[in-house]
Amino acid sequence: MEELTIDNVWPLEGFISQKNAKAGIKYGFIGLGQGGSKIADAFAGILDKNGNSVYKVMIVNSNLGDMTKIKNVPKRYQFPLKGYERGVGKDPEVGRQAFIENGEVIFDEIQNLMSDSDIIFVINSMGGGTGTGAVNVLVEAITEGLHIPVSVITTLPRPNEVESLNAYNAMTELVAKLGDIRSDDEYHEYRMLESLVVLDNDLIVREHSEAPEVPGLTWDFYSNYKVAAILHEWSVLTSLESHFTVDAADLLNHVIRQGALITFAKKKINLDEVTTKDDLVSEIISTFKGKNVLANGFDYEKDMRSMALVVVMPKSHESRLNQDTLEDIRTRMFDEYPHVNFYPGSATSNSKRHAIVYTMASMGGLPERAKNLRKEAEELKKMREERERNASGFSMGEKISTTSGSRVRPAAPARNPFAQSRTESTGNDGSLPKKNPFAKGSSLFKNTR
Ligand SMILES: Nc1nc2c(ncn2[C@@H]2O[C@H](COP(=O)(O)OP(=O)(O)OP(=O)(O)O)[C@@H](O)[C@H]2O)c(=O)[nH]1
Ligand SMILES: [Mg+2]
Repeated sequence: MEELTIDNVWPLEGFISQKNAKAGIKYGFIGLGQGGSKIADAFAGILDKNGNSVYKVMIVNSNLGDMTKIKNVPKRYQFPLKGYERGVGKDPEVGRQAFIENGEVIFDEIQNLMSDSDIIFVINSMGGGTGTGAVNVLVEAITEGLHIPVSVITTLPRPNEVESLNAYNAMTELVAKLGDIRSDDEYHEYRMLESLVVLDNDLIVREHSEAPEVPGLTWDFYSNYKVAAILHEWSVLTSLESHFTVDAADLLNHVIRQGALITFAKKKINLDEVTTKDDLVSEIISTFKGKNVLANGFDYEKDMRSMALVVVMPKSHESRLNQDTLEDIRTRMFDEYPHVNFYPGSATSNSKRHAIVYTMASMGGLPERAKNLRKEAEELKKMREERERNASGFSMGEKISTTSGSRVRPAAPARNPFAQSRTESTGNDGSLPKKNPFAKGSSLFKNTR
């Protein structure tokens, strides 16, 4: 079977193209700013067997130049922020204003394109002006105006005074929406923001430079394909036939729409190496504790609320994951995390040797990097102020007075070197005469010796 990829670069797992496999969740994606648009473009690069985009995707950006690198989002779904074509200079207030001024047309297009979505992901990169300024406005607009559940995929910048501060301020506003439950005129409750997926660019850059997962990719594309692939693989997992399923409704209601942060983990287990039932259960359970490549430093004990776990077993080994094994997994999870709502499931694939374990957890707390963002922004500011105070500066001391009269420049009549009535030779083309200030006869640096 032909291997499916995103952009012929990022391989998707084989079960994606299995018979009857399809996207079980209707996601919509809206990318804001340059980073947000590039991530959205990775989602738009996920194609079905006929070569059409599986998901509905649009992008919004101030800088049209940044849009020329977009490969997959159709032109008609690329929206410029009119009046702000030259960018917003990393100022989120200007970004917010730019979005508000252009919001009417964009909102209508979202309504036309995405009304039947199960959930809309608003995507941005924190740090700049456009995406950082627009994200909170758009989340509110969709939740209040379209009544479609909204989640956000965002990235945290590498530590940088301006970007860390911008990110902190926008994150504060965004995170508050996770706990903001309102009710409409008919007393139906809804949440301003259903969930948040955080990519820590600092972690991603470091891990990518140590051991690139896919050769020939820069860290930004690596991170974008990574998050696109994992969300798509989950969407397909919910559609696969099996005896124990985590279906789309389970995943949406119990993990994705919990007003929490979502974390992902994925692990391959070589079944030739893991032979006993106990070892297999241990390997499966430990998946989420391993490193999460998008962000790290979660407090599972304190913060985990619910978790979906799906094991994709090769057909030839299917019997190794039966109802008993699944109950063992349940029991072990309960012993360790009694307060966590746990949704285990399985599916089968045509793989020969490897089981793949996927976990998606909803967390009532942020990854470490986000928790420390305020401190980081403050420290970066302090460091700059300290450096400015201690900088060697431009003072070279007072001028030293000279006594020799012969070196004093004689008083000369004031003249404008740009005036048209100059005596120096004039250019034939009527342009201002060119003159070398060091030439003999020049009055600018007259050698008085
Ligand atoms: N993970 C990831 N981060 C990115 C990507 N592109 C840019 N970023 C990061 O996103 C942050 C914000 O930059 P942009 O997305 O260019 O900002 P913007 O929203 O366009 O805002 P302005 O350019 O100020 O108008 C920076 O820290 C970038 O390093 C990407 O493709 N993936
Ligand atoms: Mg930009």
